[in-house]
Amino acid sequence: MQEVLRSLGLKEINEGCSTGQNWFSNGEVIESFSPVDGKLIGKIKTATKADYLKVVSTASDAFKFWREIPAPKRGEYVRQFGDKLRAKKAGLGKLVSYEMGKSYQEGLGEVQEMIDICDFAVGLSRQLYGLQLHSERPQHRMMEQWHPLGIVGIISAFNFPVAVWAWNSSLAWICGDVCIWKPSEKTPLCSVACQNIWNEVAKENNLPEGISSLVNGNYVVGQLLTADTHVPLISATGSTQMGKIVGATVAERFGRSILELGGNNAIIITENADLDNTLIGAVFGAIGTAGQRCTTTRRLIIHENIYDKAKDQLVKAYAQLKIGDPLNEANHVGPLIDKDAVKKYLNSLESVISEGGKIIVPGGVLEGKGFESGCYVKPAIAEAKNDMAIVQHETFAPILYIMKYKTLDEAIALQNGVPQGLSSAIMTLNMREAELFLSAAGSDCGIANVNIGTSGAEIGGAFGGEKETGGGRESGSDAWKAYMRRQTNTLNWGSKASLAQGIKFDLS
Ligand code: UN1
Repeated sequence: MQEVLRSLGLKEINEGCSTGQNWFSNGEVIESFSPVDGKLIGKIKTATKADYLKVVSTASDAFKFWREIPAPKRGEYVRQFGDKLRAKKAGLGKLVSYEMGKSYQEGLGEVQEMIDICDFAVGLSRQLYGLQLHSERPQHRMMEQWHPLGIVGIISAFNFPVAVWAWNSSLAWICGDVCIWKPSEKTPLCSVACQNIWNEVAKENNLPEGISSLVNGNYVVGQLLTADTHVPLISATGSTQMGKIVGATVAERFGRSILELGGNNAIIITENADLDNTLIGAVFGAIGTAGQRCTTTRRLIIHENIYDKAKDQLVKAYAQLKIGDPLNEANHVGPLIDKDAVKKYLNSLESVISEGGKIIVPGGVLEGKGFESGCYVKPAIAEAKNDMAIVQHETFAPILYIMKYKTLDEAIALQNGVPQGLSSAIMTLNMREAELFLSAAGSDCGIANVNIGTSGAEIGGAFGGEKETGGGRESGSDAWKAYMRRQTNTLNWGSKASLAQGIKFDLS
């Protein structure tokens, strides 16, 4: 791992703030321990308020430069950034896996998402289309154009320590915005590694400081960013609890926010499902990233006629799961992020029982050789009712709730009957069932899939969800519009001044 850390420019003690080539930080030091083996990976100095103010003023200056660069040229820098990610994919994927605890395959997948969104952004840099409209007045022309917003504040969570930043930053860059990234305190080294990669691009192209900045620290730094009127857009990923505070703070100052918060995702398994296919999507959805994705499958809503068979297959599949070092590719499930997360997992299992749920695959914390970090837990399955308080709540751990249904309308009502609205899926080979699920009377989520699990969304689509998930959209499709401001222009090229709505106004 030492070799990997060195190749990504990480040291024993790292500065936590950067505007480019400049690194500084005068706040307290935080330590990053790996949930894989409990060892200290490195230390990071955090930002003080003065450090933060320095970052914002550098970013404000950089914006004046960056907004003048033609968008396709900005795309060219993003292309170079993507190429560097390709070259460093294995190392960065390994660091993601070691610092966050997800499997190496998933760590690589995360870096692949960064590469993909860079490619997407490069193409988009030539497609920031506005509209040409017909004016109601003669010899007038109307159009809409899109301008950059300014500084985009990106607050990211530990579970996707690099990809979610890239979804936001690569789009923001080509749109002409500059970024300030406040990463999770639980995965700070990943952020330093990413900033180092951007800094190489900036140095090689003689770009000024401040196009991409990093501020490490706790929620206090997050509050500085969200309350700052110099930052017109905040894109925040994390818990619903955090999003409520961020959303209110940003709205109070008339800023914009993209909120990507909790999920409580379900798969409906109908009588007409291909069960083998279903199993892969459901099990990966439930235990991938040890249940710590906002898109994790938390509920299975199964038709009563196939309930026992599907339950049986699930229990068998769970018995085969290998838990252990995520860098060992033979393992399916790695650790939770920290002991706090383990506590929450155990409390949730207790609540399942006290609220009347029935555990069918028991959980528990693993101990002994290989599990010294104390963060490894067994994925659990419980039969539960949808309206139980614990089922309505997102526990960031591998606990799967299963329940029965009779009619598809009832299943859809169960699927929608939670406060969150991120991802959803139906497993069926019946076209009418699939189309009903995708219709306006179907899933109320931002993502609705057929014969695919709830997690593992591709970057080409807009990513985000409704209700307590926050309503924001990131990544593909036309999500870029949130990173720009729209301007409507009306231009008179004739020799007469004429007013709209036929108003007569004569000065002679
Ligand atoms: C998240 O969990 O915050 O769909 C993001 C997925 C990933 C992104 C998840 N592409 O699972």
